[in-house]
Amino acid sequence: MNAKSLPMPSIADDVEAGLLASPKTLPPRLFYDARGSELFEQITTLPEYYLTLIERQILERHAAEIIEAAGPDLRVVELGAGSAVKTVILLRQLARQQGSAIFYPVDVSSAALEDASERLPREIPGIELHPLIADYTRGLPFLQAIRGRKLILYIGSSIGNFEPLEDSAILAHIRASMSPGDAILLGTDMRKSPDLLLPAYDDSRGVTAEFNKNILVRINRELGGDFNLNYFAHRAVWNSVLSRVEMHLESRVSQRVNIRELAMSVPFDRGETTHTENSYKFTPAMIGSIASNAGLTQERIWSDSQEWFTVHLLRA
Ligand code: AVJ
Repeated sequence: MNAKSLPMPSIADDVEAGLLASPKTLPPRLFYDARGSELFEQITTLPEYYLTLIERQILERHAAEIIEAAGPDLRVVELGAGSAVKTVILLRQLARQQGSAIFYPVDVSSAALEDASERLPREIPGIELHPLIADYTRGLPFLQAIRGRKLILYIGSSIGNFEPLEDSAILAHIRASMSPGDAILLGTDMRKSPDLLLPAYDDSRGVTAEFNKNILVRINRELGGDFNLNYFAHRAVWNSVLSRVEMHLESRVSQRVNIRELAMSVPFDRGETTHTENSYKFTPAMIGSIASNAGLTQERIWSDSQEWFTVHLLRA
């Protein structure tokens, strides 16, 4: 793979700041090393994790309409592309409708981009690929250099990892590099009963638990930590006031964990939790205000019949 790469915050800074904070936190971008990206792909195939399946159905059902609505002469950019499995649906339709597919996948995980770069040319012959390893949350000035009209995919409810005000800031940063007529296709998971939400983040096979604990595995390997995975438990909690599912790692015992490369010895109380992720669940009104705060117009909405998930076309 011939990927370009932009500088990213180091795992050392993230871990040091997060474990000194009170309550302790670790940012969800740390999930996505090679193993974490693989575990996330597994999560997307779990029966409890309805998000991927339903979003794929929406994209399949409406692909022609989505490409048509986005406009002619499209270049597709994807923020947090991962291995871009669902994106194939839109890229295929694009090749069919406009004769070619030009694709710029952006992700923090080089492993996921490798996988995409290997698979996509086989699935869509003639595709033109420009992978970029980067954290897109502070904007992507390279977007301005792309010729033609851009459709920027921000799907999979990735935006749900951030606070609503951060969402507006991220979209405003992206918008600053968009030209008039460019659009964002935003996929968001909707608010629903915790009886449906919680199993999606605490599956019966324990894949999500392993995904959550992979942050500790990564600290052990990359920073010389001595986390014992048996002394931490995966927790998923529905926070109704803030409309989000939270993931935490709960210390089962009172313990100290050493992290050699940070010269840290971190105390954990029994029952103390380290907050690793928020997955916001949206209402149409939340999405409307996030978009308008970012100066984007909500042009179209596609959804499944139960309105569990929605896909929005936001125009610059
Ligand atoms: C990739 C951020 C959309 O929040 O649902 C899956 C990540 N975390 N299971 C989500 C995730 C736990 C996922 N996103």
